[in-house]
Order: sequence, then C-alpha cells, then structure tokens
Amino acid sequence: MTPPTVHQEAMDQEAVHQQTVPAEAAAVTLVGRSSSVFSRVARIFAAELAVAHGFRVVPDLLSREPGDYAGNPALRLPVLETRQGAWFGALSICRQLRRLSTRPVAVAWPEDFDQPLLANAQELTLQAMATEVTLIMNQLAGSGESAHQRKLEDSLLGSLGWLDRNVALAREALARDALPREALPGARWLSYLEVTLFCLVTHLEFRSVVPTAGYAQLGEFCRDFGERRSARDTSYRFDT
Ligand SMILES: N[C@@H](CCC(=O)N[C@@H](CS)C(=O)NCC(=O)O)C(=O)O
Repeated sequence: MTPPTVHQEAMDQEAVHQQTVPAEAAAVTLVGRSSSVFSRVARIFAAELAVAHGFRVVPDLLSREPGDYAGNPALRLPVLETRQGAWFGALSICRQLRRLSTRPVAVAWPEDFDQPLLANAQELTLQAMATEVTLIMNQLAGSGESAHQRKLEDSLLGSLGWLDRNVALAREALARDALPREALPGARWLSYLEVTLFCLVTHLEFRSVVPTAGYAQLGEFCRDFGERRSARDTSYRFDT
C-alpha cells in the first residue's frame, strides 16, 4: 500500500486534535519555553498524541534555582509535571506522553534503530541540538570567542552537512525498517528522529545560529514535516 501523502496526513492531524483526552492527562503540565528546541519536541508529541496539558514558562534561562525548572537539578527544561512526579528531559517526557495517550499512534524511538544510518542520524541530531543550546547559552552569558567555541561551530556544521546528505535515505529507511508505514493502514506514526530533526533545523533558523538555506534536503524535509498540524501549532516564539 502506498503511504498516505502529506496532505492526507495533515487532514489526519485535524482529527488528532479533536479527540477527547483521558482525564488523567488534564493534570499534566509542561514546564518549558515556547522558544526552546527541546520543549518543542515535547509539545509536538503532546499534540500528535492528543494529550491535554498546561504550559508553564521558565522565565530566566540563567537562573541557578532548581525550583525555576520544576525541581530539575540539572537546571534544564523541559520538565513534565504529572501526578506520578516530574519527568526530566524531552525523551522521558515523550515516553510518558505516549503512556498517557489513548491515540493509536505508532512511535519509532531511538532504541529501535538497529542500523548505523538511523542510529547516527539520531545521535547527530541530538548532539547538534545540545551543541546549539551551548552556543546560544554562551552568547546569552556573554562568553567570548574561544577555541572550544570554534570547535562547537565546526561540530554543528559537520553534523548538519551529514544530516543534509543523509536525511532522504534515513527517512526511506525509517519508513521501510523502523516504522513500516504501509503496514499501518489508517494509523498514524511518529518518530523521535523526525520530530527532533524538524525542531533542530527550524530552531537554527529561528535563533539565526547558522544559515540553513544551503541545506536543501533538510529544507525539503522541514517543509514536508511542517505541514503537520502539530508542527504548525507549535511555532517558535518568545514568551512574554
Ligand atoms: N537533555 C535535555 C536537554 C535540555 C536542554 O538543553 N534544554 C535547554 C533549553 S532548549 C536548556 O535547558 N538550556 C538551559 C541551559 O543550557 O542552561 C533534554 O533532552 O530535554
């Protein structure tokens, strides 16, 4: 069976958002920022999985008070507050959102990747996100130029180049091996890889960290993934 087109998928997403959510999910609060790359990963998962949640903004990224990060001693966001307790970090949050959801959504997680192409795509995406955060935080804190700063920039550009060369193949492999979409008639699917990659590339644009126009394949991927309602509804913006 031919996988649904992006347009069909976008229509499916309308249905996702209309679905009633479990009562337990109403007591869920995401602590993050609308401008944060890792927070957007969690927000997209929550939208795709139709998990209702509150949103609380962390006002100051330079705060050294764990209480400002819902108790996360690593002083990082996002955090998901639930009746069970607080979940630190985007991956754990997305897994918990999956557990809270009643939507029949097939999800490919990082540990599902048993071939180097997909495993490396995931690793380079997550590392690029972490590197980008460090570059932004250095800028925010007013740290000057250093050899390490230049290495971080090389790392980010090298990873983006690799991802641009491999994103099309990786998506094919994802659909064929990790998330056989043709075997999921009428179902929805989601991969941590695609969500994180989309959040990364669009965040690099949003924060003007590096020019992204030269990464044609990544641009094409973002246009395609960006048609999902979950992506449209979570555009980056600075909280007031
Ligand atoms: N491992 C964490 C990383 C989260 C992260 O780095 N978040 C950024 C915001 S997007 C942050 O808290 N930055 C503050 C800092 O670096 O001090 C995750 O996967 O969620």
